[in-house]
Amino acid sequence: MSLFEDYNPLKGKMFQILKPDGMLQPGEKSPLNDQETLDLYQKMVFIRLADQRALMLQRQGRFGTYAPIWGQEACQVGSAYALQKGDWVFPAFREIGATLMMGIPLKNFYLYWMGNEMGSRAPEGINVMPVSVPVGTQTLHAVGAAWAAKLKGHKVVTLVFFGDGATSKGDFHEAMNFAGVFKTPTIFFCQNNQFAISVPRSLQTASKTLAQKAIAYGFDGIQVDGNDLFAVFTVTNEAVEQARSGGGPTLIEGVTFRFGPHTTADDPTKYRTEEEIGPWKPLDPMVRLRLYLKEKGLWNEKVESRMTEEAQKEIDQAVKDAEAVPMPDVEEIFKYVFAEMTPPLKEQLEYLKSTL
Ligand SMILES: Cc1ncc(C[n+]2csc(CCOP(=O)(O)OP(=O)(O)O)c2C)c(N)n1
Repeated sequence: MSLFEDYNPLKGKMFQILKPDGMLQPGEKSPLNDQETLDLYQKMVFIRLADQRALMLQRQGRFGTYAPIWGQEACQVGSAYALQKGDWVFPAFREIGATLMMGIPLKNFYLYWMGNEMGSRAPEGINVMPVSVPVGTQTLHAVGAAWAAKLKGHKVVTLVFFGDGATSKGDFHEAMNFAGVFKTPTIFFCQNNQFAISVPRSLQTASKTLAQKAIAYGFDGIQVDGNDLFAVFTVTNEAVEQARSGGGPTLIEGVTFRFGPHTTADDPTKYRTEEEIGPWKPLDPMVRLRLYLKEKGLWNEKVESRMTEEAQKEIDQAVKDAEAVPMPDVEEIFKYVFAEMTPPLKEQLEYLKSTL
């Protein structure tokens, strides 16, 4: 029986390999060798620190706003690792992990949140689309790109990230429907982090799982422990292989938790209690991976310090490099909407200039 049959969402089972205590589920083995596991753990250390720095920079007024990943590292690192050269990532707005995994320089990522659109320009050969702030619209882009690739005969897959809240958007359902009909090579990765700003998962949908929404559209869906790097990699890898070989799309629901605020613009203590957060703390994706590596003799405090030190140095440099890039002129906000600025845009530009 295939993984997707075995874990059909209607069976109510969530796929997990690495338990929170760092041990493997009976009968399961790690899909990654020791070196790969250590390398991906190091990536997660880097991403968590780069994320914390972003939050600090926003608090210091050096970023406009920021949507932290904190807690969702395994979802993004595990899934992006399953891609190959030529594949594409379509992020929402919380995807520092997937973005860096694909090779976007941290400097570029920081530049975007500093308000410089140049940060959205991916270097040649790095297939990451710009941040999508409108919730869920990127699902359509990912399906369109996958369909184009299919028509051209390119063996490319697209991986699109979105949250539990996005599954209530029409865009998501249109994208899922189209992907199912045209069997596009698209992986829909829903990071169910339990909240859409202040709206809890229980009020988002009456469906038992988000993964089961795939059934209505005629393709595979699977619920996976989103805090388990091994399980996330395994299901994404399977979905990628299926998509690449013409088997069509998959919906993956990564069950995870957002430890931080939605963005720097909200205060989560207003809508969730310590009692709600408590049970998630021991499920932190990095804690279990550390326990696993420690058991194998691959992790100790010294290893952690070395990784942290190396990461902080690289992050310091990225901040310096991003802040050294001159800010574009305000005119650029209006200049490129159309080939020529329309009268209302000219008026808006003049108004903005008069307020500065
Ligand atoms: C079309 C649209 N409607 C509303 C918003 C405001 N908004 C920004 S994020 C968000 C919630 C998104 O929740 P979810 O999809 O679960 O993703 P998460 O933030 O949890 O990663 C909302 C309503 C928006 N950006 N775009």
